[in-house]
Amino acid sequence: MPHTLSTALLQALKDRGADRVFGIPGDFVLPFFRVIEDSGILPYHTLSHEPGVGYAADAAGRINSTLGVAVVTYGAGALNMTNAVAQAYAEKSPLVVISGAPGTGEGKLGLNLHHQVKRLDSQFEIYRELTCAQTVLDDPATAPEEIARVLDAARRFSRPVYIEIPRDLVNAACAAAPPYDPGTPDPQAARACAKEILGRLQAAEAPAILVGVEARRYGLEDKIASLCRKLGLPVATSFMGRGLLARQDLPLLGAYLGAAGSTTAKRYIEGADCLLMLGVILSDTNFGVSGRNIDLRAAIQALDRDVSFQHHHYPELPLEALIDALSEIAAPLGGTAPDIPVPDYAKGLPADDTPLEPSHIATAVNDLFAAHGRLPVSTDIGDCLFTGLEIMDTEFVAPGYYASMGLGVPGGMAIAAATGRRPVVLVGDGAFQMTGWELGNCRKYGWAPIVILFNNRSWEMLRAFQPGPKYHDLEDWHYAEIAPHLGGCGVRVRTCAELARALEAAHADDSRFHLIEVMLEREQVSHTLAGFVGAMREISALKEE
Ligand code: TPW
Ligand code: MG
Repeated sequence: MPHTLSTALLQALKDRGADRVFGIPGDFVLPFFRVIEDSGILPYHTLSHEPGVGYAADAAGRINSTLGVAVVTYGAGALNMTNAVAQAYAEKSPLVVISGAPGTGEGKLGLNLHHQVKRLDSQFEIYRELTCAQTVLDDPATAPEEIARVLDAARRFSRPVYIEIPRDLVNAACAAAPPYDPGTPDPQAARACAKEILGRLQAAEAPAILVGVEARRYGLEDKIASLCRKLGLPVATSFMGRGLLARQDLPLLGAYLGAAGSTTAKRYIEGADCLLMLGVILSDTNFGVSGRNIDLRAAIQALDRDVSFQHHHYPELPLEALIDALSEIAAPLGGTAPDIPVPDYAKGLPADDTPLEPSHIATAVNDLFAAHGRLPVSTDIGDCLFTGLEIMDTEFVAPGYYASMGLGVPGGMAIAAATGRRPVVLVGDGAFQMTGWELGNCRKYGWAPIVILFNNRSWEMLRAFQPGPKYHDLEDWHYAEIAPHLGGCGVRVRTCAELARALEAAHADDSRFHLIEVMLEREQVSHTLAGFVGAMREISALKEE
């Protein structure tokens, strides 16, 4: 393969850990797609709609703690993907957006080009707002440094980046990009910071640790688990961090969700007089339901390569450097290690014709995992996300903060692609209407997700927040019947026994996707969503007082 601008980019992606590409071609990106296929540097998967491409690439990056890569065409393709990239930005997922673009001379002809908005660089300007670094590779001489600068920013900051390739330069001769430069944090600052933090934890009466998504984004779960074991402190994950540390040998309090979640997590996290927050995004979904119960001023926050507590501030201190420095000096904090009660996830679905309610789905999945081992889970937003909190700890991919509908199905497909494992997908009927069609792409790649569709004929989560109006009602589209036409197997279930049987059958057949359409009544939600809505109402009532 000759050394060209496009092979330099693909190789630089691979060198930085990217393991695959998702995309949809278009004429501005056809030359680059040709190189993707011919060079074989990274495997690629094409889907049907750019939002699905964005969600899949994001999820593939998340599950493997690496860069996700989405390749789209100029204008219609790239602009179609903006919401998925916005979600990746908000949730700190390092998604690399590669867009084809008009050739370097094409704009000079005085014609407007198809897919162009106001100006040729309108798309670049839009993406500037959605990404942490951007470049147009319009000069093969500077391209290697530009590729490295932008991809390194994606890894360091764990945010999306944007790369545009003019279509006439795809095959221009180009040197290889320099290797990944992680930056060199100041070891003395890391040590000083770690010493201060340890001192505070030692002086506290009830310290605790809250772990957030950066732990996975930076691939630090092993290190954090070992630090937590050394310190012997109670550990919970944030709501968004649900599923973190699931594979670690560590007693976990579960996910912290204020009044709406596990009561033990609430007790330890809200009761902490020194809360060490490792990579936790300060969002309303992570903390909104805690009301005034967490004193963030007494917390130590390590986030976005910064560590801060009270008036102390250590800039440019990446989470990994802090964890390493803490681990070097960590010792059990005498006397504080409590006997941590492990959360109890419901098991034992009644094997009878009890009509299904949302929380039964969690029980059924727990039974499946208990019998056959845990599978990774991809969930959409809707009651399925909250029902997911009632499922035992496992790896989760979910839009827990930005909360866009649409990630569930393509996210599950990406987990299958990126890990070779079978995922369970949890998705509502409303979200399925957005990206469910992507399932038609499973057959060509041999992916076999087990999709559990919550069919309540409703945008039920919205109804839970605002009961009354008719516009929350959806029609019954008989989703299970669509499955065979998309290359999968579909079944509609109404009772507990039917669901258990359908899950066993799906588990036994990994040759195609399975769509289990669970029929639910309108105005029924999981225990966790009911608790969440109740807690939100209480907080807004408090605010109005
Ligand atoms: C892209 C707003 C949040 S939850 C929801 C909507 C419309 C209803 C979801 O319905 P579904 O699940 O999937 O049937 P359930 O359990 O509530 O019945 N557009 C986008 N994202 C969001 N979040 C919305 C609208 C929303
Ligand atoms: Mg619904």
